[in-house]
Amino acid sequence: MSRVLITSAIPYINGIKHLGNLVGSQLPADLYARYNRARGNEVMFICATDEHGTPAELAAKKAGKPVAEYCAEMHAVQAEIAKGFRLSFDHFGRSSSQRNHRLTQHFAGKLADNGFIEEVSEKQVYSNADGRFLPDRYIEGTCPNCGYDKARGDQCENCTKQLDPTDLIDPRSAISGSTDLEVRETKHLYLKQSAMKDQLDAWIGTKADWPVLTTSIAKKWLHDGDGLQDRGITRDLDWGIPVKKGDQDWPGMEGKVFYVWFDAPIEYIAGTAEWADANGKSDSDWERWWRTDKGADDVRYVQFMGKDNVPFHTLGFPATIMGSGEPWKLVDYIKSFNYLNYDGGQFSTSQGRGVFMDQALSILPADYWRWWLLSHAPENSDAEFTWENFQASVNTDLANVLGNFVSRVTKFCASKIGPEVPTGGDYGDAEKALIADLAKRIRSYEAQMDAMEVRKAATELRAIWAVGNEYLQAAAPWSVFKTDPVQAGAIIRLMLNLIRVYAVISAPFIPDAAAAMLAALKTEDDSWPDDVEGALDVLKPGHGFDVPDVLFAKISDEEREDWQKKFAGART
Ligand code: B3M
Ligand code: ZN
Repeated sequence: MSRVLITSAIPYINGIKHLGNLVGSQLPADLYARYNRARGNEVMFICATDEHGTPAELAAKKAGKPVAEYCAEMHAVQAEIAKGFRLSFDHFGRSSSQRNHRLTQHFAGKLADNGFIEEVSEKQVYSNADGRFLPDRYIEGTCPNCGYDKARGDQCENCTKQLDPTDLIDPRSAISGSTDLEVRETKHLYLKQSAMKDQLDAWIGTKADWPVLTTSIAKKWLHDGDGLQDRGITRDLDWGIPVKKGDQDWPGMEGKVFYVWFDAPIEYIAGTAEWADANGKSDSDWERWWRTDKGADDVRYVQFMGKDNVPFHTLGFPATIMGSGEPWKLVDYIKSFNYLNYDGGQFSTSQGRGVFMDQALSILPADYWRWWLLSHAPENSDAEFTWENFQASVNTDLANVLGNFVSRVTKFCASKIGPEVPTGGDYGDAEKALIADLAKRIRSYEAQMDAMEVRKAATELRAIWAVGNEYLQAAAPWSVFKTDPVQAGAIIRLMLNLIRVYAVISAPFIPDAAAAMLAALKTEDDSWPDDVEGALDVLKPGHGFDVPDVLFAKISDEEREDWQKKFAGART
């Protein structure tokens, strides 16, 4: 048994996430967490809401609510939707927690002690119309790198370049739209990432097994242009973690807060501490996941995120950890994703374009979405959601192949032989060949899952379902039954056991259907088929079962067209 720490990028609090966000971090992280638990590993799976910074303040303002109240409400909403998608977090924390306040201030103090923080008097954009400084997303303009005209002050959504508000061409206030801006002096803390460049470079250099998407982005930031820049880690905002040096005040930093991207990754650690607090555990229970001096040496730490979050996780957060000089766990593997597009354009939170998580669950159960999203995960390139493709995948893979298999086997047995696993008969060459083929394919499925090759794993799983279907079609127990009912029973016994194996190995993708399959088989034995032949002999002759309700309903053309229309406009 090994120990696996899994974190998903923590979604911003500013509204319900769309399916593109889901497939880029939380959902594949959940797949991996469920798979590792099923394999008997000890898993700690942490996510949270990212509650600070301009996104939170702007969204609260739009909702007409005090920001603390807005965040508390939206956290509850996001937690509920995560449950709806069956995201199996051990804890879904909040970056605004007291744990995160203390840890963030602790890290800043250590970084300062070790000489990695610089106090800089800098010029910031001040809006005369709004009467305030305009950090990050409070300012919009044209990206100096790619020319995109809606770039934000912290990052260009189009080309992913990290920006400073003063970099923008034709800047305007995101609050009022005013262009009556001026540059004023204010003091801020900078994290001296440049001083850690060699250390970061050497560390990234050891990660030859990481996805190219991850390392290429990291290397670009290390080597392109001026190389790794020092990064401002404080802001002139009201909402956030007050700037302190450990538990001491920081002279000159009164009224300022840490930058959201400084405290957000620290929430991975704080979220694990929140898990301990929420479950009556002690500090050592969470520290054994994070402190290499307290048992985290043997932990494998995997992070999941969209490509726009990679620079902060390959450079910013590791710089925080390395610079602390303390034995905190560094990430072992970063699985990153490209973008999922929606029907010929981009999913967009700000423009309300696409299908959002709550809307998705209002039309179909989680498994339908989980299967499509994971089997089309944007791994090697951007992917595209279309309603036609969604309908085809659901109808073919889930309804025709898996659902139909389960229903044919259980219905035939219940009506012709009886509602119990049949007795007698022997397995011949065809059955032995099937078992051998399944064993080979299940090993290959495990290899893809271990490697976090999400699409390839889905392809292998689909093939495993198809192999059972093809065998059933060829073996035709309904014909055999007419001349040799005992032999037909042997075929069905194997197939009922195969349904259990399907349930176990499919559960990471489609947990509800898997649970319904096990319930129909009246078994709680969800042990992984390490020995496939043995696993196909778990349900013994005489073991009772039920015919389950239809596992997956087909999507009709009318439904598809309906949804296509319904989701064509912007969400209001
Ligand atoms: N909240 C960005 C995002 O949701 C940001 C991720 C933080 S991970 C520490 O895409
Ligand atoms: Zn750009």
